Amino acid sequence: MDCQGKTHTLKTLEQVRGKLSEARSISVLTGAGISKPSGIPTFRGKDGLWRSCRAEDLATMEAFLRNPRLVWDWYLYRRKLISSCSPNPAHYALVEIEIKVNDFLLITQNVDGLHKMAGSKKMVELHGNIFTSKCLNCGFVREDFSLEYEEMPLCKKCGGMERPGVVWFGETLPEGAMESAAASASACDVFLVIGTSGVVQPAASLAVLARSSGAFVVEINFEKTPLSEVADITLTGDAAEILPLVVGDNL
Ligand code: BV8
Ligand code: ZN
Repeated sequence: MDCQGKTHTLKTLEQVRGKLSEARSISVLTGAGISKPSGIPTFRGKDGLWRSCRAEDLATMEAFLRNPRLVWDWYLYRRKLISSCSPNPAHYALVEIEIKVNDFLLITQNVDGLHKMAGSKKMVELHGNIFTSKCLNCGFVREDFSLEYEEMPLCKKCGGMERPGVVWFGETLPEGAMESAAASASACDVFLVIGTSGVVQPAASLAVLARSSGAFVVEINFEKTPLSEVADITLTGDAAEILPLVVGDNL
């Protein structure tokens, strides 16, 4: 298919379909772009979330300690937005792969929970989940679907101040998350990189690790990214349209 603005041809789609059907193990790295068709703005780019504010202003511990109300309001605003969104065909296509390929891991940078909602089970949320809160004092993490907070939330266990349960810039990833992601990326036959600008580390380094470990790397994005150079094939276009095409019933 070679419609306007798309550079994936039937041939490249067939090639990716073939690689997926032969693969004994498949790993996937997703970013905000996979949730864009569900109505959730991405982080960067013209209509990005960060457009009206820079990551440094909100997604850091310093920003939170300086103004917890502002940072909580930003996360509650995003929780409200996400609560009205549902998974799209790209999320469901990845669930289909997980069901059909025994050795599978979905590694997501997204905190929106849409992969879980779509039914993904074998998954690592590298940057946490927006519908959790964590105590600054004792570290207790709880599921938290609140969309409003009159007062700043306090930990039920120790009374300490709670923060959104996501990974901020300058913070280390959840215990073991990067280890399982790296183990999967370095052992897989096919590594899919979907809807990420490839600028946030160490997540983006997983595609480089996969390639250097011999995986066939496929990138799905509207634009070229720093990861395009490690991709064997780049399918340019909307993941919600492309993924169902390559995951067809041939797996
Ligand atoms: C850390 C949670 C150890 C919060 C987020 C090297 C090594 C280690 C660290 C660093 C390093 N270099 C720099 C660092 C520091 C920093 C970093 O990476 N900075 C960047 C900006 C340069 N990394 C860290 O701080 C990490 N911590 O490494 O700890 C450490 C500690 C101290 C000092 C050193 C090391 C923690 C990073 C985690 C930050 N938290 N999110 C929240 O969500 O509020 S990151 C945030 O960006 C989201 O998780 C998001 O997913 C992620 C990445 O963005 P993308 O998902 O790629 O989204 P983006 O909008 O950028 O792009 C969307 C893409 O989709 C576009 O390309 C678009 O074209 C495409 N698209 C759009 N629609 C579609 C589509 N594609 C297909 N179909 C569509 N329909
Ligand atoms: Zn506590």
